[in-house]
Amino acid sequence: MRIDVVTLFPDFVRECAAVGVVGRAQQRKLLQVETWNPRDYTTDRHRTVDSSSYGGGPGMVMLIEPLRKTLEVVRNAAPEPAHVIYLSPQGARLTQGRVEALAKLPRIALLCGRYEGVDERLLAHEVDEELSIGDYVLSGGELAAAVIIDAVGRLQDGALNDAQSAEQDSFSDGLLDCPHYAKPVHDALGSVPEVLLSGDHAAIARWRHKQSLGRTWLRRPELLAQRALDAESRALLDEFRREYVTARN
Ligand code: 4FN
Repeated sequence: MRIDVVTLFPDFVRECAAVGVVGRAQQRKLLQVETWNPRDYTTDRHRTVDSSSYGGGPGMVMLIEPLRKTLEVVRNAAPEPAHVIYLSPQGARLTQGRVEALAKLPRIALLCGRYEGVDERLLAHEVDEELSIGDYVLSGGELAAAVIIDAVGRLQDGALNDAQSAEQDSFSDGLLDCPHYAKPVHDALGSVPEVLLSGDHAAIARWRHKQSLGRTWLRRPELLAQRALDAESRALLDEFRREYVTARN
């Protein structure tokens, strides 16, 4: 897969994409990340990419022309059509479901805003989709682009090792993770739950699934509401709830 990023801070985005699983995916040619700076597609002496906002007010707006030229060069840089995404607080929330859909595309382009954002006319004509990583104020879209590159890059075939792929399968059922423990068995901070030392793989799987359901119910109930639980999961969650209520009294 190829990801083109249009940004005034290409070094930052490239460095984010160079580490860990995603950096390795690039080395293995499973993922290609290219950056494009709109400042390089200006024609004036000052390399102007922004201007004050019609209607007044303090903020600056990213100009149409440098972005149009940049996107034209981006589109022509490879034969596959690019699905162009503007990272913005006005976008639909990024979810693992949307990440999985993006990961199947041959090519996406990510447009990062700065200042007050991009002239609306450029968005209307050049952008296919607007996505947001969450509800907080950022100073630019670059971190959102880095989030998409990470989430999508790690899903490319061959990017994860076997252990990570197995873990990936358990995330993708939409539940929170169960608690994890390593050595020592006994510590001043507490002991490892008995079942994890039992060697009973079925009992361990059952305990982990129950913890995942229980923590999701406690901490992110809206995630549970979004999915239908099978009979076994419902039984495990009921068990968790009963134990939870008992432990409180
Ligand atoms: N942010 C809010 C309301 C109004 C403005 C902002 C804001 C960077 C160019 C956009 C922010 C958050 C998630 C991109 C935020 C994201 C951005 C994102 C982002 C500079 C203009 C701006 C109500 C959400 C708090 C600045 C809410 N996901 N404006 O942050 O690009 O992708």
